[in-house]
Amino acid sequence: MTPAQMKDAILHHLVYTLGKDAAHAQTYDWRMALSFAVRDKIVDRWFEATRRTYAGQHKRVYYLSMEFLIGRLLKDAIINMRLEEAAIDALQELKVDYQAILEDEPDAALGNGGLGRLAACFMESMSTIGCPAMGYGIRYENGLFRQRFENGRQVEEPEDWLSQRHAWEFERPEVSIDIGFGGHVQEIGKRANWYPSEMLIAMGHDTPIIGWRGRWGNTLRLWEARPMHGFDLQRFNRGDYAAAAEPEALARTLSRVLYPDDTTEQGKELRLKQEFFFTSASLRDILRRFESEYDDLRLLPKKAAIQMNDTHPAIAGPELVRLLVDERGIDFEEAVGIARNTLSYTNHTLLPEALERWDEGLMGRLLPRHLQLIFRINELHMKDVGTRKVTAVDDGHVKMGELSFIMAHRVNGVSALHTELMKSTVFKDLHELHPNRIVNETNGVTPRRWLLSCNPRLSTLITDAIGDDWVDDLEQLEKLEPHIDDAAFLESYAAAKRQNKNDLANWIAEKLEVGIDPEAIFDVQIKRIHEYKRQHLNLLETIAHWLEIRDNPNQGWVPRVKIFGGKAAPGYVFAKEIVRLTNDVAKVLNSDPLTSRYLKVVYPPNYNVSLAEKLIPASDLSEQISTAGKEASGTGNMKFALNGALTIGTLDGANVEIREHVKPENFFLFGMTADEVMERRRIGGHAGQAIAADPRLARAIEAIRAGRFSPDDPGRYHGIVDNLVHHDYFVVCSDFTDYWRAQREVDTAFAAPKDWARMAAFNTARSGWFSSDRTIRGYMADVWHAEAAPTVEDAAG
Ligand code: 26W
Repeated sequence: MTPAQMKDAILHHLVYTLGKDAAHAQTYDWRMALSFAVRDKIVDRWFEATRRTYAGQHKRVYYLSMEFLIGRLLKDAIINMRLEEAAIDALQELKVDYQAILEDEPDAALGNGGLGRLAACFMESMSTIGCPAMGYGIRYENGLFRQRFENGRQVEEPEDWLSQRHAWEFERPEVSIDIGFGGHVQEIGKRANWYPSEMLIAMGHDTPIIGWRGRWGNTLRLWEARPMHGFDLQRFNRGDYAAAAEPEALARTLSRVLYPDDTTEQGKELRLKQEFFFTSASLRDILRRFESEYDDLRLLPKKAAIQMNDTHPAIAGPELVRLLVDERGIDFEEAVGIARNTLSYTNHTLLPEALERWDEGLMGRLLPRHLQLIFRINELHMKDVGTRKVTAVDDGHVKMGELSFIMAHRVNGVSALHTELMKSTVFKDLHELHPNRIVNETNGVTPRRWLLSCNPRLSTLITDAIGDDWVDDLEQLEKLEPHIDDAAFLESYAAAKRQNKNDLANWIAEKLEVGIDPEAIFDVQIKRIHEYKRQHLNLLETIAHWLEIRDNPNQGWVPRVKIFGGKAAPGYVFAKEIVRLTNDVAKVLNSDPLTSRYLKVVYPPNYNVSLAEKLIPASDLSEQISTAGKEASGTGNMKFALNGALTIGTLDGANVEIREHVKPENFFLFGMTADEVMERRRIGGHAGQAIAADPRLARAIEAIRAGRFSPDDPGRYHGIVDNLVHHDYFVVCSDFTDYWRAQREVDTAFAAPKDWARMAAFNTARSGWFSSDRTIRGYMADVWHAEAAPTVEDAAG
């Protein structure tokens, strides 16, 4: 597409789709016009991919996830369709600021964190590979809340991303599926009829997910909840306006908002209704499509692979059995076999509080037939394995992890360490009963968004050195290794990072009115706030460092900027305290004339996908400091390494594999291993011992306890201090001394810019394995047994 053609397409949509003439167009109008111009180029390829899937009778992958943390879509579409040049030139001619248009798009924040973002990376990689697939989820009217700070405290505001027109979705009124809840069951012989007492409609909205070079396009189908019966005119005419609107309001609550918890299951009825709503609609849609092509349901496992993204869609097991037995007359045991060979389950966390267990009473009331089937599935499994020691129903709760395991032919963890811990802890008994069911698929990230798009300076440097095949064959980055010995290359590498840091410093100055020095180490910890991720360990080191600088201000300290980003779940009090303390520490340190040129703290609010795309390319140090054994994988760690930030981290999750790939000498390791942590916890008073042994730690804790960062409310952080001194379940104190040691090694290393640049470039060169393309190919081979389809020729851009 030439710039001229792009310009015409933009102007066409501005006038005929937006109904605006150029003279009166706002940024929003230009963004929409450009979006539609790009979308037009995508739709043809999307349709062609669908046509080929049907024609080739290819097996389809169905990715069921309560979350898709997509972020912005316009730039992703432009980059994958190779239209950036045409877009920039066309807009230049139209005197419209390209960056302003890109920044105007709201993030589709339909997820909490790692799990949701992984789903989005997977969708893009499946399209890039040409794997016929569909993503299924919920079209939340409100995504993850917007975070703003009020006197340092987190305040949540609704994220109504759909208040503006969404250019990247197509409404599908013809894809409307009735969903029931409650009511009663009437058993007839081998099957049953379920008579729900409450009904509503799931209506589909399709978003095309285009891959690199536009070679393939898959669909993300998000369900919106709509009332069976709209507005109640009788009631309205009787003047009972609120009641008239009630059915509508009630139905819409199901897709109104995303639950903002990412580690604690609340056991709320609405959450279970959301899980069943999207899972049932998706399975019905999948069976409708299957039956439009094939008439033997025993073929289902050959033509469909359904992935359950954690236990949130775990009701898929009983629901698929119900659809096969009650609606299609298949024998129960055969139905369980067909379902198991079609379903697979990914576990993303070992945290006990995150493992879903639904109250039997609630399940029985909401989904009476499913509870019956869960009992039968559980009984059948116990009969098959000849023991009753493992059960999916226990002390009045349905355990969704066990149910997912029993109903899946493959179960996977998301990093090598995590998968081993699944086998030795939460799924120990089931692993012994089914030794070949658990496989590992270490996570990955898409290099299109997380390198090519967010870091054009480094991408251009790489492409100039080794060509651009790396974009969809990321392990080609290894070809950079010889270049790392070339001083000129290394200089350009360091210069790219430096310019990214300058840009970020300007943005932080403008948005937060804090001046930071691009010469300093940009030390970044961005992720959800959680005790196991140990943002408070980072804070303790920051405070100890500050106190040390105050002691000897002229000791030639290596300047450092601590950058934090992350949301706390609204109900998670401890996490909200950490947010507040971080802001209070920032206030004191940044205004300390003695130390602020050596140490600053910044905490931009509302961390999301777009902010990550801004921060990661400008980072020198990646904080991956979770308690070993707690972070299933991490994916931010991969994005940082790819963009040349060195990791300071524990042997946890995928840090272990990152360190193996980038080599131990290019990684700042510290802390106890998962086994050592379990050991340490057995020692009573382990925190007190650590504090007694390290005066720096003691002093930092004392500073917090004494109200040094809350002079107007000295007791403000007694909760955090008490927890640290008397509980410290996440062994923050016991890992502190080694963390301090590692941080000082970082200072020393950073003071040698050439060596640092070498280590950074080596991280980039050796991070290719962490592409989500490699991960998806693993799922296709080990879990889905699916092949890529012949893709469409490249988009010529
Ligand atoms: C029921 C509430 C709830 C909601 C979400 C519990 C648990 C979750 C997710 C599983 C939490 C999550 O996002 N886990 C993260 O998944 C990433 C992708 O695999 C991993 O890289 C992270 O280590 C893991 O914490």
